[in-house]
Amino acid sequence: MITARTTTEYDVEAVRSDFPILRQMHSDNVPLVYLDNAATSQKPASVIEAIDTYYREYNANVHRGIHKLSEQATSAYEEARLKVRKFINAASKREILFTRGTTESINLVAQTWGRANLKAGDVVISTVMEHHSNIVPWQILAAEKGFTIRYVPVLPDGTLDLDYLGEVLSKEPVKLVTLMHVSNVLGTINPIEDVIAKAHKVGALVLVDGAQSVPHMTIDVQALDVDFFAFSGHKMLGPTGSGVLYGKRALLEAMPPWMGGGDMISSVKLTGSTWNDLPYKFEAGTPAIAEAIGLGYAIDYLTQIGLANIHQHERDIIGYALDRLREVPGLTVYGPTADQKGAVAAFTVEGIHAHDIAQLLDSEGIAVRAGHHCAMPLHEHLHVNATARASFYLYNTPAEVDALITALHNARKTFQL
Ligand code: C6P
Repeated sequence: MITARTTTEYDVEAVRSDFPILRQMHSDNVPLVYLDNAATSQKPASVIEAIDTYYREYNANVHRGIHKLSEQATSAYEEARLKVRKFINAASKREILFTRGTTESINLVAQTWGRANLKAGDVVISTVMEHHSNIVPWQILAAEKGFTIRYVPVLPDGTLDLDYLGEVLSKEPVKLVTLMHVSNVLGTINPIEDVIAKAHKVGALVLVDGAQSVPHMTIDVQALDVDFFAFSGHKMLGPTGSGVLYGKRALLEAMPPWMGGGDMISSVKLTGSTWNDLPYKFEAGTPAIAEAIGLGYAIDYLTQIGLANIHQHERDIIGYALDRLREVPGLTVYGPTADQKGAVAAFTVEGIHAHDIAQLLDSEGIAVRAGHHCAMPLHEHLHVNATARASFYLYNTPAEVDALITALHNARKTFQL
């Protein structure tokens, strides 16, 4: 059940008032209930205003001009990098690369570190629960380089088969373990500390896809000793087109650049070029300036509310949601129990296709996602084509969970179940 903490110490109504979109009504007397936060989060006014201010007051390119506007833009852009560094406790701002999101961050590692270091005979370990963005880049590279990808299976309780992982690590020449921190479907919180320690013992590097963890829990990349950590700004109250790749400095220094162009060079001659220092070596072309600045403001907002408070609020909400979802006849929730799960509930209802569920919920103002959530191998493992998914964040309330449950009962009635 929901604890007192949610209603007293954590002022969810005050949080909600910071998000203009949440004031929207779906129709007369029917409020918008936004439960698609794993796809993208809503944005607080402070982030929207920061982007607006950049374009209204100091729009200019960064690292190029010596005029006042360019200096202002450069300083705001680099300030955002410092905020990211502090947020995940990286040792240096040189380890923070701005990208367009998790997908680009993972592709960057595959196309630079992977292209330079992986060859036929090597093994990369991924998992069956990965988002396509942590499967396909490795498959593309494996087709060219000839290395093998092993996928850690998912156990019936929705957790990873760590015995399998241990076995492959001990018997095969593993160069990289690449896995998600929190599943966008099952909600499973993977024991990445344990995985990193085991991988490092055999000399393998670890890339963590933090798309669904960074928005929701405190991350300390130095304490984790993780080699690469990828995440997206738009799932953590920031703008779309903002993202980060953290990499240990020595690794990034040794990696060749990926995209070539402006800002990533030190000198260019027709006979060849040399590269700029970190992090610019990996930021070719005009970056997403407004987006990075917006991400910095999102980090300010999350920090002000407190990741620990947000995490606890979400634990309360998902616990309550899982209790209440059990009341709906024929409903199956996939993934582990609330104590091992992020604020994500993917489910099916016997007799109703997931897309129909999403459509019926939408008709009552409740936004959820339906489909394979870019995790087709996981859905194949679950033996379902599609699931409906409710995903929660810092502004969701128990009353919104109640609205979801009522709408699910109504959906069953519509289908005469
Ligand atoms: N998942 C979802 O609805 P991008 O698109 O690059 O910002 O993030 C990709 C990504 C990578 N890893 C995980 C675990 C993710 O959840 C996502 C994005 C969204 O589940 C959109 S498919």
